[in-house]
Amino acid sequence: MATKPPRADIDETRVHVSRPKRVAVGVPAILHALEIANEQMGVARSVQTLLRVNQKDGFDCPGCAWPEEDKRHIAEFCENGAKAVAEEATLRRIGPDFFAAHSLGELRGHDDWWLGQQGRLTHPMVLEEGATHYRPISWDDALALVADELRALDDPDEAVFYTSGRTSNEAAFLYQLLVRGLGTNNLPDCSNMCHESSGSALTETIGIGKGTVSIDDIHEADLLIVAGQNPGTNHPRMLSALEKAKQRGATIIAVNPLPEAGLLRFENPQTVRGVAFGGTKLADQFLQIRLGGDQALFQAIGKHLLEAEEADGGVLDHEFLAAHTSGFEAYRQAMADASWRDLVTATGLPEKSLRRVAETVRTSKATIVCWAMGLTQHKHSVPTLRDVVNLLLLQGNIGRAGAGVCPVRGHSNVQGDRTVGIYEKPSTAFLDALDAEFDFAAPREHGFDTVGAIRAMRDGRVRFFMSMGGNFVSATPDTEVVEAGMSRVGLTVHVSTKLNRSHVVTGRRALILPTLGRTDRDRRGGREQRVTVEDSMGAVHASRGRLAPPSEELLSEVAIVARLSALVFGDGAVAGMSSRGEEMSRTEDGFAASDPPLDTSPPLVAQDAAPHVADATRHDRGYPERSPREEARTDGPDPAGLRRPSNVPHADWAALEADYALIRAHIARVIPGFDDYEERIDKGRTLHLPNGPRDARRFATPDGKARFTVNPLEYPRIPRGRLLLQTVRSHDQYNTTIYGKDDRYRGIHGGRRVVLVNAKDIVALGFAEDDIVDLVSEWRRPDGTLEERRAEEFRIVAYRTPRGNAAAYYPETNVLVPLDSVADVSGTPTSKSVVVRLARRT
Ligand SMILES: Nc1nc2c(c(=O)[nH]1)N[C@H]1C(S)=C(S)[C@@H](COP(=O)(O)OP(=O)(O)OC[C@H]3O[C@@H](n4cnc5c(=O)[nH]c(N)nc54)[C@H](O)[C@@H]3O)O[C@H]1N2
Ligand SMILES: Nc1nc2c(c(=O)[nH]1)N[C@H]1C(S)=C(S)[C@@H](COP(=O)(O)OP(=O)(O)OC[C@H]3O[C@@H](n4cnc5c(=O)[nH]c(N)nc54)[C@H](O)[C@@H]3O)O[C@H]1N2
Ligand SMILES: [Mo]
Repeated sequence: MATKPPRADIDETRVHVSRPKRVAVGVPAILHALEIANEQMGVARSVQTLLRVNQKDGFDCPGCAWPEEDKRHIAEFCENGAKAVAEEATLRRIGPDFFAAHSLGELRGHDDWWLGQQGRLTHPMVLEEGATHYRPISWDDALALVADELRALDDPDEAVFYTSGRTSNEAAFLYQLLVRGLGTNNLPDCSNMCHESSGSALTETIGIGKGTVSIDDIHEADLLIVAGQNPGTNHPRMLSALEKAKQRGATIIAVNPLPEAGLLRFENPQTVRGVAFGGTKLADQFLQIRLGGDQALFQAIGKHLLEAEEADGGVLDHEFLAAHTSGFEAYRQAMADASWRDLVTATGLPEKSLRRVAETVRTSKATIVCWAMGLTQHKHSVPTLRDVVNLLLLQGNIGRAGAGVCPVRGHSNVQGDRTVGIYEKPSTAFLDALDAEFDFAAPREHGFDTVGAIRAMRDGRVRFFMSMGGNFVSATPDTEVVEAGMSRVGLTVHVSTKLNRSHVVTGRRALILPTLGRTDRDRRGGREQRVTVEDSMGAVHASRGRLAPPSEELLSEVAIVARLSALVFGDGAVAGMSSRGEEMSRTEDGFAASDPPLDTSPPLVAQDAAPHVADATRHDRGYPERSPREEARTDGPDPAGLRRPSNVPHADWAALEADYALIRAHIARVIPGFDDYEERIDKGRTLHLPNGPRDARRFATPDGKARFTVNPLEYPRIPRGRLLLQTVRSHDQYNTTIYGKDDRYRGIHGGRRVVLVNAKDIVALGFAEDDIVDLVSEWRRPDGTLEERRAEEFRIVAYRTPRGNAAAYYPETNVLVPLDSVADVSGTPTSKSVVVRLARRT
């Protein structure tokens, strides 16, 4: 039942184009943010809320994952953070009345902008098979429905559990425990589409899948290379850090096919200088690289450094190379063999420019490379990032002040979610610790990543899909395949704050479970709870919302997962607890009162009808049915008369729901680096997770060294008459959440269905500016057959992008991204590298 993505809500006939901005942020940005905030929240709530963003006793901005500095400003937010907050803290509500008034068919006709604008979800809603409307359902019935569906699976691998990166550490940790308790590692997340390539390349080469710099390092760097990133829009607070570095004398090099405003000049609204004097010029050099040319760029710089070393010496950090790295000689040889001609072709930059940047790198005393999606969403992203590491290793730029790798993460807790176990390929060490803590045996077999999950849905192998936040249908590649696959799923369950397309393109039955966001007060167990998040630099801190939740009906993500776990696993046979019902009644916020009677929902694995869910399947795969500690315990009927569930995680779910500190205590025992978790996040304190390369030049690779790698040069070849399309974010969106129709810095106003093309290409391809065309992607399958995908009605805009390269907005262009077009090793969809032709509309 693939439906055509709607686009009636934004009137595309009114798009107009002005000159792109050369300066980012400044006063207009803040005024624009306040306008949106006032519209959604009113003036008083706006001020009250925005002043708490990223403050020590406030909430973590749900925008990006850029860290806060230790000394906070009064207003520690940016334009786009303010928009993210306004979107969540809006006073608009949609409850049962809304769903009674709008049929599914009607909702499907709206785009994500319209759906998101309707307001916060207030009630659990269910869509029965064949129904035209969602109807309200109680939490008990909703969770029982989920538990029943899980029970009915033949194999836990028929279930998929997606996570978006806003989920707190506490909720994410419980969620992965639930999933592993069920017996699967099917935990795809947004990271699979985002920084997976960074994680893959960094783990292989330096032994940790994270960046190695702190915010102080950014300030202290001598040279910052910002490649494949648009911080003016997506990480605006990073501009303040770059400005600070700049004032201390740092050089900044921007590497991007597009001249993005924020990288070129920045007006800091926090300072008089920013407001009155036209801001700071940020980038000293702007390299307008071809899409996918970055591997060549980093090889070119490496080659130049090695040549300079050969000629004059004094370039490489020999001590570091000898003590901490392996594989140098092979890399040196590979760079000696690399041809300048290829490097020039791939980058589209003359050798002179490449050598000029390389000279800047040569003379830098401490270099940081920052990157985001421009480097991670290509077929050869992992080799590209390995070559970034190679370059930094040459001069010992890892593990010292002002130097290192800085993958700038997207979602505000995407890094934390990984840290606490949201991962389809968990390490054995993590699983062993989890087993020991919860007295069960987690499955060892790897699960589906995002693309793997879609393939399984397409092939009818997924019967249950649950999503902890996010908008799977809109965010993933190959929209038509995803929509068709989703419709084959038996039950789809979305834990969400706002309505989105994933709620209207569903499985045969669907549930919407409304939840609290970052800004909402979370009272559980008679007290206010806080949660924790990890920023892009491995710093963990507490976040506490203050606003009255949009409805009394909302449960926190933690509560939803805890209740579901209790339902499917039973009480976990926690020592000293006589029965599940009794324990529940100890909590203070109605857990027991509203809970379904014990005997109607026996623990999942206690049911004879489906013992295979957690037992037989695991046993069939050769895993022990029980952990050794479990084996040692008596296995008789428990006091409540139920058979003691074997091999499910044992935890006091009700207690965890009532006190999140208990979840943190579990995390601290399972995951290294969280010792004294509770104290270290107290009152604005920050817990810095250990980072081997940064802290002690310790590399958790097989040989204990940072590894040079040899990566044959790759870059996209664009067939004649075609363009290579990158799919990007506008200034008015947060991923699939569309705030408005403008992309102010790029000078696009009033519409999103535009394709930015080099003026010469427009003519060469026989079109004119403002022509309306279809974008047709061409994908050659491994067997040689050509597949076409079409996105209709895009307006051509002449733009300063390299010849042969084009850009258009995501998610509208996800229909064009072939499911099988993924990055080698990491499996990330190649969202920045889609071959298209412009097709005249017939
Ligand atoms: N306001 C706002 N903030 C956000 C988000 C949002 O949607 N809105 N999303 C969040 C998320 S989840 C993420 S992952 C980040 C995304 O942050 P970004 O990665 O900055 O986001 P994109 O819009 O995908 O921009 C990619 C940038 O890389 C450039 N680029 C594309 N291909 C190449 C290439 O081959 N080489 C080079 N050198 N450059 C290239 C593009 O021109 C563009 O400037 O932002 C986070 N923050
Ligand atoms: N073509 C193309 N595709 C891409 C990309 C690209 O650059 N190009 N970028 C990729 C990247 S980097 C990413 S990260 C993914 C993003 O993919 P997702 O993370 O799946 O998508 P979002 O749009 O961020 O999800 C927004 C939804 O999250 C829900 N939500 C918001 N806050 C909360 C909360 O606190 N709790 C809960 N439970 N729900 C909440 C709301 O219902 C909202 O509608 O998209 C990827 N897809
Ligand atoms: Mo992302």
